[in-house]
Amino acid sequence: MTAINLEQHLTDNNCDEQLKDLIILLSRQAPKIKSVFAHNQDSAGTLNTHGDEQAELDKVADEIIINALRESNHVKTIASEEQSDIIEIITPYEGYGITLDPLDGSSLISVNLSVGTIIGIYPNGNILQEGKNMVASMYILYGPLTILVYTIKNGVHEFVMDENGEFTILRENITMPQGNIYSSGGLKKDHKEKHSKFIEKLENDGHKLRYSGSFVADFHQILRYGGIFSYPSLKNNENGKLRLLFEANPIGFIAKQAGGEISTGFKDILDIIPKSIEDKVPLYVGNKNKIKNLEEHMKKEKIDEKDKEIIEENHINSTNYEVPIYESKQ
Ligand code: P6P
Repeated sequence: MTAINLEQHLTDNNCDEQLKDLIILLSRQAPKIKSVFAHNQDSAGTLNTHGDEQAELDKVADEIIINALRESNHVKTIASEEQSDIIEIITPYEGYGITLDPLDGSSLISVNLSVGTIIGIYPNGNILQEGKNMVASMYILYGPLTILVYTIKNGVHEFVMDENGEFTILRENITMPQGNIYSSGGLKKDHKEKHSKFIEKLENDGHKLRYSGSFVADFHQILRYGGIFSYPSLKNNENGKLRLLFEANPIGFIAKQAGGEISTGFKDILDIIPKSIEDKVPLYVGNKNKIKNLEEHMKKEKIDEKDKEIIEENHINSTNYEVPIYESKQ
């Protein structure tokens, strides 16, 4: 029996025709992006709006996907990590809003590690709304295999690309097991005491560190094997490093559809109303029980010295004090 391809799977799951066309169109950019890996390995010598150095590949992948979306007639707005402003497209009808990280972890290509494309799809062309309002989310992971993971709120499904650029089913209805791996981003010296103590607990409970520097690759391991990924609030960077729109929301949407959770350490990230496309957020994503344990830990653990100053200065009720995201303490 021939393996079901992505288009058939979307049809079998009663996916809206426009949305199906859009997901298929996005999947067709994967072989084009993969084909340029070998010859675009240098830095572009420019910075993106987040101040990150752009690899040539970031710009090439960005251009490939945005050009395809412009021709699709299904897209009203595009926010890309590699673009400074939201791209507005005149469409004959409403059209979707797209958030795009064209090549997350691109600096790893020159050392042949896995990198990914992360895409969030919003209704009514509005990408500045809570992540929980997405209609679909997907990522493409360029590793030993090129795989595509998607959800249209019908569970989480994984496909593998063949030599013709066709995606066929690999795993259906993926659920996140308990697992015993963890990832922890940022420098240890910049970790706040609460986070360090949480990591210590994980290690004492037998969790093994798995961290590649590519969020998509590290998350995919958590999706399949369980565990928890973190890029926390740091002493020198209140909101951590990862972007709310381009990384946290689309990955968190998939995590939840697989029975997992995503949290700032205090609240569900998919409930956050973005203030701008630049927003960053402290991030923990993984197995539901581990996220629950984390949030209990963060609420009861004694507060960091710096937080204590803030509480005293502002007479905040310390029992439910939450690290303010979007407001730097500096
Ligand atoms: P660090 C890649 O630049 C990225 O945005 C994520 O893919 C990854 O999880 C993180 O940053 C790695 O950051 O500080 O370990 O280099």
